[in-house]
Amino acid sequence: MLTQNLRETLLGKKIDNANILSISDAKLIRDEKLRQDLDYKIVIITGVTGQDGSHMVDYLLKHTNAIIFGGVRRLSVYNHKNLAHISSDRFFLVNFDLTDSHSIASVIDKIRPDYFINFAAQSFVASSWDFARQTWETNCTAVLDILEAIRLYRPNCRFYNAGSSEEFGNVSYSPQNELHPLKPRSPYGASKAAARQIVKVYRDSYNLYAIQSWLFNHEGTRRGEEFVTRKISKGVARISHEISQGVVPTPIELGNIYAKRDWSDSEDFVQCVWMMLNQERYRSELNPAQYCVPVYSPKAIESLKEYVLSSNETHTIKEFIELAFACLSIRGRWEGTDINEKYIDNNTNHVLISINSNFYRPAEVELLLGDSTEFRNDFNWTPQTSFKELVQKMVSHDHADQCRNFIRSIK
Ligand code: NAP
Ligand code: G4F
Repeated sequence: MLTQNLRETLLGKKIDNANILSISDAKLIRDEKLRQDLDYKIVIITGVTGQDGSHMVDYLLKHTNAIIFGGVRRLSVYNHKNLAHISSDRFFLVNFDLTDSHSIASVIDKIRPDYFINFAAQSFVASSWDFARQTWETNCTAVLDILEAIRLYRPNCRFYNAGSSEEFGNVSYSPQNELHPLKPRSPYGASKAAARQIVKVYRDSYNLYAIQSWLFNHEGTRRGEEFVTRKISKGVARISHEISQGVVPTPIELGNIYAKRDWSDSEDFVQCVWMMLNQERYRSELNPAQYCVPVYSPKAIESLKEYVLSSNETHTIKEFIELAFACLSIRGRWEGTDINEKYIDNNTNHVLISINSNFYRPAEVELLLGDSTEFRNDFNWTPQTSFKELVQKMVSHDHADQCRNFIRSIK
């Protein structure tokens, strides 16, 4: 823990989650001597209001002594729900917008981070057709801006960009590993594939510790509500409540329920991201001395690897639905085909799921199945949460939330 005195010397005034640390207040953290003496690392994490960014903050606060700056953009409505539980004098918010190259350069210049973890993105594939340019600028152009600022102001900063299994798109073979070709099917997938290329170009050209993994789908209780798993877990909680109150439930409307995804727990993956950013601590063939330097050598950088992270299982949306309802003891049967297919409650005969073609996409990734053997072997890692446990965790959380809201509403 930083003492009050030290923190004030080092970081300027204390802020809380409602306030943003001004860059001028952070100027003292540029004192390299003090930083070395104290032996702490400074980490910038973008996307901290989202799922992965907020879990990454939790992970680093728990497992390291790092000082963390969470990048947040200004929105008209306060959206820091995923950060509300954090109370630490090692966590600060800083104004940061990926679509503003000045903001990116200014933050990196002033804070001079040791690590930059970029979880911010326009991450919703379905919207990427509606906002193709914004998706491109947020997910790809901004990555170039970050790399350029790191090159100029902090070349030994380690950079991680969250790549995606969507880059594999229309897959050529299963399971997909690091050698699978990039065949994106959406503006989102294309933006991540392009970001991957520029990360590699900067890594090779300037010897930056800059990497991008392929993350297969990962979920949890902080997952955005428009993604299919959370839409289902929240819908199941609502329907269970409606049935218990004797109300005819409104079905959950979905699109392609035959798509297959490889789902993991976000909390498992943030640990892996930190491991990838510190490869020399885990991969015995690397020489740690080569990574404790102000400037990395070509040899050190060439030895870095980029990895697939996945559960190595695939399930249809239908399987997720069946399991989610079963968690609350609701069993159903499928009837009808195509747009008329429905999931019917065996007990009440109410329709639980129906299809709405508005949720079909212009181009679909039908199957994702990862092969994360390389990462598992190199880092001696296995995931903590199974598919079944993940579904249970999400449904239990949303069910408890539903019950709490109901109790509040009748008080
Ligand atoms: P998420 O919950 O949607 O979070 C996205 C974050 O990005 C939010 O904090 C959002 O801030 C921020 N953001 C968006 N536009 C921004 C901008 N212009 N400037 C600054 N911040 C901006 O996403 P996630 O599921 O945590 O995913 C994290 C990363 O992993 C993303 O890059 C995603 O593409 C990638 N990924 C995710 C998965 C997955 O299954 N979850 C799989 C593969 C790759 P606001 O709250 O202000 O909107
Ligand atoms: O939950 P989804 O929206 O996730 P998607 O498209 O797989 O993308 C997620 O995973 C990617 C990694 O592969 C990330 F890069 C990306 O940032 C994001 O986190 O949709 C999953 C599947 C799709 O096949 C979709 O067509 O579910 C299908 N689906 C069916 N009905 C639906 C719905 N998806 C959504 N969001 N809403 C539906 O009503």
